[in-house]
Amino acid sequence: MRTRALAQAAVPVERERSETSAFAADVVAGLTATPKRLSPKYFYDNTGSELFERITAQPEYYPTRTELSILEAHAADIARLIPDGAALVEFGTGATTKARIVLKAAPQLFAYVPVDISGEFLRDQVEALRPDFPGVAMLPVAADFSRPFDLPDEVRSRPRVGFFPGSTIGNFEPHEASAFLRHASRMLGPAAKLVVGFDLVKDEKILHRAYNDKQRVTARFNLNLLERINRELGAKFDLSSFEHHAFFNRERSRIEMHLASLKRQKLTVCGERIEFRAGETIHTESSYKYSPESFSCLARGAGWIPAALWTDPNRYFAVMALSLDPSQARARSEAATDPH
Ligand code: AVJ
Repeated sequence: MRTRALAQAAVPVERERSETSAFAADVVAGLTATPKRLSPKYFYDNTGSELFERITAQPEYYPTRTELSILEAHAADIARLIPDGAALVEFGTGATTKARIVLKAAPQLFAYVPVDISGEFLRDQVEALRPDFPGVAMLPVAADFSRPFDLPDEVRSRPRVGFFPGSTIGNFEPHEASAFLRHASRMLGPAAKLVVGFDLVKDEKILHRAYNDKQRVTARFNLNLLERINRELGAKFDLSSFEHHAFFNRERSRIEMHLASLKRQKLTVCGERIEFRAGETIHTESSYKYSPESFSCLARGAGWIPAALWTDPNRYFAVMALSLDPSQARARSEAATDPH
């Protein structure tokens, strides 16, 4: 174990260097594009991961709390989908609060494989988890899960169950979400299951409030992206000349977050000249809202079969179990006749 940990310690340095240049390349490409855009995956440096955790504690931000209540209520149902000796592969982990619920309910698990782009945050989370689940192999992978990555050798011969909570899938454009679901099925193998959380379409006012909290934590989370570019790429964004915008785009069924320039301005980022018109925005995030039907369609299109659907009494959020094997998708009709 110890030798292995040491052997792995050499890897992150190389990885971090290549992640930094990927970040620089994406930032330059996004800021020179029309309209300007940045990928939401870059929100999650250490500060951003912490700010996101604070968002989840805001009274207006219902998704995390609601999903946790769904997972608590249906932990036993989820555990039943997990074969003996399986590995639970979590995509885009962040905090491990949700995984804890599954780990507790499914002692038959052999390993937990959290995959996250924020390596440092991930290491801290796993260290905190280890003593509580001594029987489960903890195999964190620091990687960008939206691109193909290697699973640890230890789980190659194991049945694998994917876990993708948090409506992170809502950050993808629908065609990217479909590509992700296909890539997940290849990675998880022929008998795989995938448990995925997504946010539901609802009253626009509730959606609007969730992304415009009174404490302005979401605004700081959004602006941290510019701070990160300043910190890591030596740019000189003046944060007081940008404003957080978040609104529901009904036609596309998504919350959009933008950073709007309050004035005309120019600056240099990685040697590239970037100009802003007054009012011009950088599109920093889309958060798609689905219905159970629209999400089922997306999943089927990517080769998965909806096997179960769980929601909260308000129908704010949904957790769906997907299966690749038609004979195991017995709960198909259950999904259509959800008791809520
Ligand atoms: C982590 C993608 C689920 O879309 O609600 C929260 C991120 N952005 N507030 C979301 C987020 C602004 C969040 N996800």
